[in-house]
Amino acid sequence: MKKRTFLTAAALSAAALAAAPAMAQDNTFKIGLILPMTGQQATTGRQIEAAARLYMAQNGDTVAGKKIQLIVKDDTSLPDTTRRLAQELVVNDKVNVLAGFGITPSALATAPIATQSKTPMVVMAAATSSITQASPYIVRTSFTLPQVSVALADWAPKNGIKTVVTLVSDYGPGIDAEKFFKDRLTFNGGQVTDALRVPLRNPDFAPFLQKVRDNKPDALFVFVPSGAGAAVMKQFLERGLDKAGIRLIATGDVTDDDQLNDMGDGALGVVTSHHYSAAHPSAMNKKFVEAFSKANKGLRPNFMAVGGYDGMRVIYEALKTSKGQGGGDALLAAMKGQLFESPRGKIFIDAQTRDIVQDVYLRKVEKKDGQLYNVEFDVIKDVKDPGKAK
Ligand code: VNL
Repeated sequence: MKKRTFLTAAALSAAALAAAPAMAQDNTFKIGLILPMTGQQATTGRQIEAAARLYMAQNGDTVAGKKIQLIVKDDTSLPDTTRRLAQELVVNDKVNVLAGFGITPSALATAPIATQSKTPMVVMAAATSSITQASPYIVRTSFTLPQVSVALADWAPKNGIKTVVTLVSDYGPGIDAEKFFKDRLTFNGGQVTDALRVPLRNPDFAPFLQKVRDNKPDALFVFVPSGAGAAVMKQFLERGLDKAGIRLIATGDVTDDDQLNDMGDGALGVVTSHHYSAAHPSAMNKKFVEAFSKANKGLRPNFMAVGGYDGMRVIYEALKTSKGQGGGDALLAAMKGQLFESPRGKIFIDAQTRDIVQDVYLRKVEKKDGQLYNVEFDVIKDVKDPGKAK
């Protein structure tokens, strides 16, 4: 018997992946959007899908003579499922672009599929620094945790915060946030007195917050992924950490616009750093928030929605520039270097790193028209991912 008969399933699927793009030939342009639509990260999927649909409604569904088809798949944020769905989308549906990716493990699980099939992969949510290095076909429109954490570590010591306990979700983005916050705070003369990590799945914050209370730092710095912020806020207040004189500071994932308005007045005054606030005072953002809310029963867009909206812009413009010719490589080339105004402000896809360069804002939770918002009070312009500088 010949050796080829013993091709493993993996080798077979690699062959199928490599052959897939050559066969994609008709007048539709397919975007495979893989998101957590159910489970713990469902709000991320809901926000990104809504934003992608809004972009299409506003910009039409025909680009460079091709009909855009959005294929949404629910990976329930399980990376094995993400990988299987990506494989099916590339081999069976012959998608031209893979997009979405709610959490880091899902993005990392898909990276080899993007590479083997030469399919551009637009990461709209996941935010661990190293993701863009996992495949030369990855382009990111979300943010990175180092990018936003450093700004807060510069702000804190100038505002009476010298000792900090960090509390992060125990996986890629949390570890990035912990490291980059700590290094910069230490550089600035502050001190991280304890570094706590909570599990990503079904976290119980109570025992960790008790430790923070006993430690009595000037502030608690938190990163948890979108969707988990309200639980942290509730426990922080219930355990009386605010009354014990401990300030809460965080990345904007915690005061997430998807949940913020339901967190109650206990959230007032919390300072965070991030790249998007629904209260960002630009004409473009006002229009975006209004249109998004109108199309989604009053839902407020969060930073995930903006990552999805801008990701669609990157795909549409790349298709226009490459005129639908030249496959994944031409599309990827036309994604690199895009510079445009987003609802968050001006953004840039760095051609070298394929990562996003953007302004980072310091914000404080305030009440405006009876609703809670992250109100921007300072900005650091054109921030590259500090995670790439090493
Ligand atoms: C990630 C980072 C996910 C930040 C998030 O929410 C987030 C990630 C779902 O890289 O997994 O807010």
